[in-house]
Amino acid sequence: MNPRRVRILKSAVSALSGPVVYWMSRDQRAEDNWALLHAQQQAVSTKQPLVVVFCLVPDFLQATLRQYGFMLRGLMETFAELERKNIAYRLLVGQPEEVLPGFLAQLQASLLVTDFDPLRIKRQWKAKLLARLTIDCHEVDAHNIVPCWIASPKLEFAAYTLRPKLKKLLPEFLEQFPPLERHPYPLAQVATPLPEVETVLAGLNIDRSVGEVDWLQVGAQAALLRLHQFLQDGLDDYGVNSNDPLLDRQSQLSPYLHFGQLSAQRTALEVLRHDGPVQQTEAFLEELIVRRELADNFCCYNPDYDNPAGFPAWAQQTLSDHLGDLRSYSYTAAEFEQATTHDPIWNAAQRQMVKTGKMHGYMRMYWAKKILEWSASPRQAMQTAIYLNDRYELDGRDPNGYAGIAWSIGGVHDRAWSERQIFGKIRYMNDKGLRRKFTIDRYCERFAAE
Ligand code: FAD
Ligand code: FO1
Repeated sequence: MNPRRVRILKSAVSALSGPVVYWMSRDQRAEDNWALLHAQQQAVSTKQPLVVVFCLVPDFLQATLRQYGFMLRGLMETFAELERKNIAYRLLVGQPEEVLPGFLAQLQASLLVTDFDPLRIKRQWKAKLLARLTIDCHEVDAHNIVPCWIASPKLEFAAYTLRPKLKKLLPEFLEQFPPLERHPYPLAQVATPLPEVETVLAGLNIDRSVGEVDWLQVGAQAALLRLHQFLQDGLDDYGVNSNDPLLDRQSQLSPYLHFGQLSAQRTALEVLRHDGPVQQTEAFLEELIVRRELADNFCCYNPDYDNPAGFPAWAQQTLSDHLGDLRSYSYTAAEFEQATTHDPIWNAAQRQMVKTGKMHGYMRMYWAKKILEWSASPRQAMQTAIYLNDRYELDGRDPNGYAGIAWSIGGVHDRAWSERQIFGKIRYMNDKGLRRKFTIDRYCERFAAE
């Protein structure tokens, strides 16, 4: 495995000999997982058992039953797969820095492997844990094809500045995965029975007012099935019809990618193996690789990825120049949430997100830009957009979301456009564009108020 995917976070003095532990968080799958493969390599070379641990917290960035259900059902499938490979698993409930040190000590673990995640909450978890850790700790980017810190050591301005750097590195990193081997060294302790999802959910103090969705199957197997369905019947008109909110021709892979039930690298390898039409393949890989890894770059190197201080200077300037402009409409977060604005198109997009947990990608741009136009300030608009996005989207609480909202409201990864009221030089979108391109009234009918 390419050693450049691994970063040493801590090399302690005591070279203990004991099990290797992979603290699974972002990449919740058994196959195609570089962090797990690295952990197994370390465990085999020291003839030690391999243990996967997941720390379940009840207050992860306003997540609701919708997201916890999707995540936990997928995680149980992964645990069952690990058991089949003679790899022990543990589900701990509580803050990682509180529950992990005791767990590692009780196991007499020799090494902790963790997966990479640029979000602030994950950095905080890791900083607190590392302060208490007395063993080695390695971090592996199992989410990006090109590890985030290899792709670029700094904040990138836009897709066009990151794209050539990725293109140069893809031949080295867009490689086949080795299979996860059956682990030769079993853990002495008795295996814990597979946790029952309903019991775990019932014991969690989470917001249950946003229910689970039933239109897509959960888990790594379902994710691969969905990928192959998309290759058969969706890739050929990707980038053409996939923008049409009525046709719903996107891949629908984002919930699986967000929870790490599917690897983006596996997705890219299968897309290339499928050998479909060039233009559509390129359009899809541009989103899957460049835009997605650009979002991780944004969250990794911009500490203000979720507030207006993270906007480029030109955007902050132009938005403050227009802070006093008259807002012909101004809604509170609650009015937005209830989809009671004057705009039937915006309301339909909001209802699609509330109902299905996945707003169409094209509509997300319009949806966020109108929140900017109809909020008292860009700061309030950003708060409303992040709140609603992370509360209702299955793929929410993701670098793609923070980057997507910052692009829409604050010109991140975009350029200045002709100046106008409220937006200043931030790219404007209105319903005329939607009406010209799509039969948008049908979209409004489909997601009309029930
Ligand atoms: P497809 O079009 O099939 O794309 C395949 C994959 O490519 C996606 O799963 C995603 O990993 C990647 N991708 C596609 N578009 C983008 C993009 N613009 N930026 C980064 N990666 C992209 N994406 C999320 O994963 N979570 C979010 O919370 C989220 N919030 C967004 C909010 C706004 C305001 C905007 C403008 C975009 C947001 N996006 C978010 C990005 C994009 O809309 C979704 O990734 C996409 O709609 C997911 O559906 P799909 O997998 O069917 O997409
Ligand atoms: N990661 C964890 O390690 N523990 C959790 O309890 C947890 C809950 C959770 C809920 C909703 C959600 O969207 C993500 C959640 N994640 C959790 C993190 C997730 O796996 C991803 O790592 C990040 O959200 C994306 O960077």
